[in-house]
Amino acid sequence: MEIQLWKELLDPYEQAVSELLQKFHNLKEEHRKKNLYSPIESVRGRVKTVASILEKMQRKNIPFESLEEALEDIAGIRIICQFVEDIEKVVSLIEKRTDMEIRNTKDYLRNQKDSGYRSLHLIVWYVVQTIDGPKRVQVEIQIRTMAMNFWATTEHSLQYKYKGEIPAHISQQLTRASEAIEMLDNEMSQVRSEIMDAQIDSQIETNLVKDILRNIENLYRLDNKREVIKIQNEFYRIFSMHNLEELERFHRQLDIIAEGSRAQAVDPAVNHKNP
Ligand code: 0O2
Repeated sequence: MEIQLWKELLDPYEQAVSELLQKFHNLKEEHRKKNLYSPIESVRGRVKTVASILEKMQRKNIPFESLEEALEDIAGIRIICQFVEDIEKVVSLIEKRTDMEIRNTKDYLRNQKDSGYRSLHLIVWYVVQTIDGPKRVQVEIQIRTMAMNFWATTEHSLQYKYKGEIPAHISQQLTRASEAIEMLDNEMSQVRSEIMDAQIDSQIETNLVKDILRNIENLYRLDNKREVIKIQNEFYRIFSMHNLEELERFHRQLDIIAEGSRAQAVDPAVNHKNP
């Protein structure tokens, strides 16, 4: 038997996980920059440890030669959503992409596992570019809510502690906890639109404040400093009103002032043309 080169085998999977983490992070950022609600709350990723791969190979009787075909989760990405409804939205985002191809879907939301495990798994093909050329690898993308993730993480630790033989009374508690998680997710769905609106407003406010402060700083460099301090004080007054419309109005006005100030800095004659 030849020596098994684990590092060589796992390197493309490390690359896939690192690239996909960045790509899903970018998707979240794109929503934020456009003041849109992001169905992605957070993303994590990992490459399965050699110990875990060996355990699965032995349990499922998988020979080394067919390891990459048979083990779909050597590379794993976990996308955490706030609400159950977001899971389908994440699937749609993935379906639209040309850099991942969905090979298989395991719907443990509709078909919950006996353990009480709930999650949606997509097995996707993803191509990494290596010095030997492109290599297509499988990646398992687990999509679940924060509540489902809380349950799965806890249960996973217990599986590890009891080596897969969780005592019956703990199993029953886990089943009840899983039912409670499902109810919690359903309850949260009822207030989803309220929470989404609140988060979008908070995002809009964050972006407005960032823009306003940038404009104030630029004006301070160019304009009458005393006037700019007055503008800053006005901003603090409006901010303390907690009124998004007022903040937007102030932002628009400041934009006009900043535009005029920039034009004057570039061409001092502007002031004479437009007194
Ligand atoms: P890790 O540490 O996450 O890598 P299986 O035979 O169940 O091991 P299969 O059939 O290849 O795996 O795929 P499946 O059922 O979709 O499970 C793959 C992964 O889903 C698991 O990886 C877990 O992360 C998660 N998972 C599946 N079932 C359960 C469950 O009952 N409880 C929890 N907490 N997680 C589950 P690994 O290999 O178990 O581990």
